[in-house]
Amino acid sequence: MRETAIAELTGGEVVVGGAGVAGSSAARHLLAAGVPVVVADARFGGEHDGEVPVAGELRAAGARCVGIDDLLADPEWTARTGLVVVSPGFAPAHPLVVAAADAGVPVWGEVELAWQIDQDGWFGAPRTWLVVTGTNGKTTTTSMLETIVSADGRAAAACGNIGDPVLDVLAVQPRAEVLCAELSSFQLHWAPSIVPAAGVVLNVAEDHLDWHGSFAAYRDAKAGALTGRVGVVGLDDAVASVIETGPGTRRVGFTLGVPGDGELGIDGDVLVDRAFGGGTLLPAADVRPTGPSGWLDALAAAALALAVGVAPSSVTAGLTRFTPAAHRGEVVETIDGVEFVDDSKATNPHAACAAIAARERVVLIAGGLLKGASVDDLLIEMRERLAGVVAIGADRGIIIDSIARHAPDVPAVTVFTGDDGTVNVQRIIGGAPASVNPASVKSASGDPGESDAATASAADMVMRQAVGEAWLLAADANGEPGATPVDAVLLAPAAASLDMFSGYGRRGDSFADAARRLRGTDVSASR
Ligand code: UMA
Repeated sequence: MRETAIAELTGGEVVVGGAGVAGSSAARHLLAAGVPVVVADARFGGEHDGEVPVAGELRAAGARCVGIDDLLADPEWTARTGLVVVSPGFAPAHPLVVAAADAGVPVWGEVELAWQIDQDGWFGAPRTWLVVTGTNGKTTTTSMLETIVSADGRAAAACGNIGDPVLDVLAVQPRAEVLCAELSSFQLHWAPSIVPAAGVVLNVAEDHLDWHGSFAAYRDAKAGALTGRVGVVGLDDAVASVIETGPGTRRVGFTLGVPGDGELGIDGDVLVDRAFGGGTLLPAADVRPTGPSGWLDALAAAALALAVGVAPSSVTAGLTRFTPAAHRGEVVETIDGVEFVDDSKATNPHAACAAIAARERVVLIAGGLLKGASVDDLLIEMRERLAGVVAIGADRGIIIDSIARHAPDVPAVTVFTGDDGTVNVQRIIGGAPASVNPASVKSASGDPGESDAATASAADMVMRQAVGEAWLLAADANGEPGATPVDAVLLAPAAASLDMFSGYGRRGDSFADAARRLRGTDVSASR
């Protein structure tokens, strides 16, 4: 790393907001460069101090770790501070951000810090940045892109919102020359200087409105990916197709339809490039994950790679070898021809819609924290494909209300934990709730005598019951003469998981476990 310390540029301490994945990465690299660092986190200083896993390491490395309220109560803190670096979770209205801005102290996100450090050459010559953003499909597109660029023989690394902070990837040896950066709207908001070689906005639908304050602010943050030489946009998405690109940026679109000049798309069941001279890329049937959302992600990844000179044959090779990651449309069990699909990563209604659209007819398990988003459009657009819905989690009532308004013919069930800790089931008939029945967990999870009911969490017990109820709804639907067969029981919650689980991964694991327990179980006994 170059000797220059960022404190010389900023003339003071750097306050890092947040001691999670992003903040601890920023603090580590600044401390390693000799910069005085204060890490401010709501969990420091109070009863949750001991819960911050990296606190000991950061303090040992020389960081001062303080509670945010304690920092803000110090009238001198802005005078000592040259820069505030915030983690993505810090919203623009956060008191730390507001106080810094009022005092004229610059506020950067951890990705802006990484960009500035890269441009400044701390870790050698600047890298090629390819930025992927959008409401849905970011992680799959980013992973596809990394596979394609690697297939071209270049050192590529996926980073950003996908999990590995950009700064950590910059510091790794051997060097990654191409950064495949998945950036959330939060990260783009806090990184206004970024000019990627190429960037994509896949789609833009309601999400994170509580953080951004408005849909327009959320969309504008996403547009930060389109400031480089090439800006790629999803033509089939109402918002992304008309989103603004930077003044000197070449605009390239991708579509499920037949592409025109300057676009990528699908012609005769084959993915084709008519923007960069790549021509025929690969048959749509060879793309994983299967279905329209997988094809769109593949086209977007192909466009970014081709924009920086990757050979079309490497696009073909990379996409052919790509397999999707866990919890993104993974088939975790198949019983009597019905697949149990874990799309726990579908944490908003738009993602859940895409997951449903990839199937003919499903029983959907949904619910959790909707974060202010509406499920009305999902139910209106997808009701023909829904053989039933099982609603779980904190916002299950919103889903049931929406079914009553927009899809009253779709059979629905809610599963929840009662005040006494028992799992309850409520069937909805003709849009109206029937009486609540305490469930025998046996019905969904196998023989309770042999089950681990005593050790499974309440959330796991709800999931087991939910999967059992979904299976019953699938059996009912398949018993209807002439009906399109149900091809999947689909976990696509349209909501965040934190009301019940520690993350979407844990929620998906719980679903997979429940599905595997179902095999050989006579769930009809629960009726
Ligand atoms: N904190 C506060 N006050 C706040 C907000 C957070 O003190 O107002 C503290 C928390 O106590 C905690 C830390 O800050 O100690 C957490 O910071 P954070 O919420 O920014 O999360 P990180 O652990 O730093 O992870 C972040 C991204 N998280 C978010 O955007 C919420 C990770 O994306 C990302 O992988 C990581 O940086 C590395 O870039 C996760 C995510 O959920 C996967 N992203 C959202 C999404 O995909 O929908 C945007």
